[in-house]
Amino acid sequence: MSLLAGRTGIVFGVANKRSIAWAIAQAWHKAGAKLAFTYQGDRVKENVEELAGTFGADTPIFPCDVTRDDDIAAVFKAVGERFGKLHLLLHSVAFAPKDALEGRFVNTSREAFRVAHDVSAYSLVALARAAEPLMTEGGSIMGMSYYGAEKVVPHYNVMGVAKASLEACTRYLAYDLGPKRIRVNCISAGPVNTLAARGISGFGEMVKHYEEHAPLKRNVLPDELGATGLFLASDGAAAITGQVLYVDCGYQIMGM
Ligand code: 0WE
Repeated sequence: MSLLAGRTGIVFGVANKRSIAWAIAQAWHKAGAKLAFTYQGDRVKENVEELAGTFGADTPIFPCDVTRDDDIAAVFKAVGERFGKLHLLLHSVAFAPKDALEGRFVNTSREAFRVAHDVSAYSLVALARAAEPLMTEGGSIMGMSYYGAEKVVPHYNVMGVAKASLEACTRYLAYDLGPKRIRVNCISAGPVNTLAARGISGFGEMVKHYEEHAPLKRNVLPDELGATGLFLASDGAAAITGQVLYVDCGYQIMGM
């Protein structure tokens, strides 16, 4: 059952043990992949050190602000030196200024729009470009999206627009990188109680709404996102690229 034996990967977006990125990293690790992690800011450095350390004391960890080209260059230089080649990349990174997720979308400032798209969408392009030269045996790149990319979810606002961009970036990257046998996909997850969800007013009601309306009458579990991340990383998904996979207990199919 070592689906990812001999594979190497890098994971962007672990903040703590509840992070979706951590659930997917654990699934990749259990399947035999050798992983490196990045973290953003000193706030989460200790958490990531502790979590990554459970995969072995020699698990590489690098600081990386995905809006900084020099950070990205340094990370991939170090990963190249450490692993030689790369097969897997997880992008589980998003940010919009808090006030942009509260008021009316029509009031989104130019700066909030720019930041949301830089952190949450352009970064996938920058990371894919940096990973490409290391993915000499083909690879699997995946990002995390949300339903607010395609339908209006009140208050998701500019993040919905940025996720729509992320999904479109996924398709264009899949086209460019396909000839190198590098696949690029998104997982569109139902709501998960992570650090990113904390403090979002009405999040509890959203979780309840999914429980009542999704065909499976429940919410997605982090381990289930891990299992989908493992599938997309594996040869079982060798013919799947440019796609958005809904891992949302079926919520997305509903019209009412
Ligand atoms: O993509 C997300 C949230 C990402 C996110 C979260 C925050 C909170 C703290 C991006 N930027 C920030 N900025 C902050 O200052 N989700 C899918 C979770 C989420 O967030 C919502 C949702 C859902 C679902 C915001 C409003 C409405 C629904």
